[in-house]
This record gives sequence, C-alpha cells and structure tokens, in this order.
Amino acid sequence: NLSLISKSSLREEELPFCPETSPYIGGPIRVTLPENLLLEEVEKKNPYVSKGGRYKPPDCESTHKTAVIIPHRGREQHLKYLLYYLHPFLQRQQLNYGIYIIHQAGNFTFNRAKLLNVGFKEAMKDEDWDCLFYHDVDLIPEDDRNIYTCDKFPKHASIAMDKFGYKLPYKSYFGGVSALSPEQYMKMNGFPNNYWGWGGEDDDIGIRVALSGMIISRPSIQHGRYKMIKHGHDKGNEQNPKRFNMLTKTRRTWRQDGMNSLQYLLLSKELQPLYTNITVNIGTDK
Ligand code: BGN
Repeated sequence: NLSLISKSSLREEELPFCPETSPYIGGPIRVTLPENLLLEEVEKKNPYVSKGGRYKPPDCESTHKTAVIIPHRGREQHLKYLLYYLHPFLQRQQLNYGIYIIHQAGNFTFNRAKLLNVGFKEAMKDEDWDCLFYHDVDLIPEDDRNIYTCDKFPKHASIAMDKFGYKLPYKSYFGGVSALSPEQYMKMNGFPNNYWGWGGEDDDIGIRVALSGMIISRPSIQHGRYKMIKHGHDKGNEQNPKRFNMLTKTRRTWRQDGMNSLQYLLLSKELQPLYTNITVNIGTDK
C-alpha cells in the first residue's frame, strides 16, 4: 500500500533532531543493588526497548547510534544489575542504541579482547553504528553526564572506579569501559586475539591506540565514575602469565593480530527482550 508507506516515512522525516544536550540528564546516580531483582522487572521498567535490546527516542531523532558490547560468561547476576541501570541511563541520554552480550561458549580460559572483536564484527552486521562501547559486565556508571558517544579519539570512560578510590590506578590504564568509532577501531586493527586469562589485554589496547597514531580521550573525573559490583575470583580466568612478555611485543604484533586475523564460530544470535545474545566459540590458547 503505497500511500501508507509514504505516510510512515513522512512521519520519520518529521521528527525533529534531539537537542545537543538531553534535557533528561540528571547528573549523579545513586547505585544500589536491589535484592531479588528480576529481569522481568527490568523489562517492565523499559517499555520502549524493543527486541534485541534496541531503543530509539520516541519523540526526536537521535544524532547518535551507539552499540554497547558486553563480554561475559556466568555473570548473570552482574548482567541483571547492569541492564537495570544501563537502559534508563542510555535513554536519558536520548541515544539510538543497542546492547550486545557476547557469551564465550565452553569452559576454556576466558578471552575478553577477542570477545570484544566478535562483538564489533557481529554488531556492525546489524547496523551502521557510529560508536561502540566496550563494557565490563560488573561496572555501573554513576553519573549520566558520562555520555555514551564517541570522541575524536578513542575514549577511556571508566577513569574513576570506586575500587581504585575514584581515580586512575595508573596513567595509561585503559580497562573497564572504553569507546571507539568503527574508524578508530579499524585504524588500530581492533583488539588483540591472543590474551587468554586475566590481565594485560587492556594495556595492549592502550598501546595500540598510541601505535596507530592516536591518543586517549577521557571524560572528566567527576563524570567518569563507576561502581564495581563485588565478586570473587572467576574460574577459567586465571592471571595470564604471558602478559608481561606479550606486552613488550605489541609494537611487532598489532598489525598481524586483530580484526584482520579474527576467527570464531558463531553458535547463536538471539534477540532477547533486553539485549542481543551472541554465543560464540572462540577456541582456546594453543
Ligand atoms: C594491571 C593489569 C590490567 C588491569 C589493571 C587493573 C597487567 C599487565 C602488567 C604488565 N595489567 O596491572 O590488565 O586492568 O591492572 O586491575 O597485568
């Protein structure tokens, strides 16, 4: 029906652009972890979120398209709390957004950076995102002036974590939450695929930023605040003893290892009510 089609496309065109600064931003967020929270409650509180964890402001056209990529395995509790805070947070910022959970199949050693590469690849198949946030599952933003859009340079967003006394643990720290446009990401050949276990992969990513001729951008220390959900040690994510040695070689490896050498087996991609769930076999350390 032609007249219907033109009418609906007209309506889209008629939506005004969202203002540069969202009127719904309120500043500091008091993060508490309500006991017995159910994912169904999070769904009820976010009626405008559509299948796969997608959202567009209903009353204006967002000028930003952000995908949030969250790697995880067996952290369902953390995921629930993060979704509880993240959905309203992103809506207050009037973003056009999608949330992707990248779940590592099997029990081999965890590989955060490779899962993030998978997240980039799979998210870009769905949509022309102009910014991707690489987000740890246990970090909850505590100020909604920490805008989830990309900067001129790769952004390190989690600069003030409660666990480190709300300051950077060291100057080049790039862990927790970071944001890169697809162009910035491809310029540094994505992230390393060969950091198995805990530690070092974020430092490697930080080094790649510099090696590819970019610098790190950061929000203000008042805005880049995060609460880390306490947890014990994860089985299958032992400290990586090779990380020190590997970090001395990033200069030689970054062009060969990254997006251009990424290999994985996609096991499933499901559109859940609050997120797109990607389960992937990424193999194991040789
Ligand atoms: C660093 C880790 C990071 C981690 C931060 C914060 C290494 C490499 C040592 C040369 N880096 O020490 O991966 O995010 O601590 O916990 O272990």
